[in-house]
Amino acid sequence: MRHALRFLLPSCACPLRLALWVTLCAASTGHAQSPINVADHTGWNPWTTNGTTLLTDPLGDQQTGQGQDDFVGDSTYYGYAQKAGTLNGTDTFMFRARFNKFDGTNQWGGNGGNIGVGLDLDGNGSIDLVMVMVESSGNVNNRTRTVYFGSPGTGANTGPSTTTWTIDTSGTAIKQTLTAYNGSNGGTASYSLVQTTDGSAFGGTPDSWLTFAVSFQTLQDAIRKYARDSNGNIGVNSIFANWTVNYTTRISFIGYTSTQLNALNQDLFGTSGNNSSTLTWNQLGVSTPMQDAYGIVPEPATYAQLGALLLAGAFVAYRRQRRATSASALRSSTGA
Ligand SMILES: [Ca+2]
Ligand SMILES: [Ca+2]
Ligand SMILES: [Ca+2]
Repeated sequence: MRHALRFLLPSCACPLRLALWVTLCAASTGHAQSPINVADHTGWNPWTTNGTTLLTDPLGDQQTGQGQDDFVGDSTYYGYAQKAGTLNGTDTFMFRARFNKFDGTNQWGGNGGNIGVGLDLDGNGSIDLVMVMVESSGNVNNRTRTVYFGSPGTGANTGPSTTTWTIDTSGTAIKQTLTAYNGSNGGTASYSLVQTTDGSAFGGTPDSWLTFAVSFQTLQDAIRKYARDSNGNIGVNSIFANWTVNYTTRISFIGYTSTQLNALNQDLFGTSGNNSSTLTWNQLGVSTPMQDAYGIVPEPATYAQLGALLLAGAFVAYRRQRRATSASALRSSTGA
């Protein structure tokens, strides 16, 4: 979009033109399909409840005693964020969560763990697909990380007490094996665990940022295979059978951590406790709005504003042209 708007680049000191350029750049921020990197500390779009209010999570509310898996976040330090772009040339989603305890770059969960997201693809409040990043257990130097997917059960899937799922880790599972960041492979790494660099220290202890990536293609394959629609169908009979994932695909998310692959038993992001609440995700205020791959909630007003600004830009250009023509005509008539 910026490329198309280059005609508005301030080549002169015209304040209006400069203001237009700045405004349009702001309006298009985050929409460039530029390279992304798990080591990026800028350009993240924090999860919100409504497009503007940050989702937050309390310290110390995870249920199994492992601070490494305890989401933290407040109005100053976002808790969960996402971005999208090209990673090693492939269109990719990246997710980042902040946790209370940093124990070194090799060890996230106490002894391995799961960070998952529930996806509501059709915006009706029910989780249609579950995606989970699994860190293997054992020696911290030999751990592997893999993104797996699973189908929700046949229940309502609209809240903690009505949502079940089964993650597919079989030999034919759709998955993405992650490459850990080692400090110098940012161009290809798809997982990182680092101490936060923005000054957060919840509970007076170092916090971590866990970042993981999944390609559009992998997510699309998973949706087509595993997502359950509102008629209860999965796969070829589902409304998601031909679903496509691109930068404008809108999805609502919930986030959680768990020591169990097929359950939510640690921290439900965005609320205190409530891992088995009978309230819905919406009632608990833990689900994001339907947002694009960048994590931005498209605002119709932005486009109306953009249209008005383009019109204003065209008017300025027209006036300048008129002034130039008049001056030229005046020079001709006076023989200048
Ligand atoms: Ca927490
Ligand atoms: Ca901390
Ligand atoms: Ca749904």
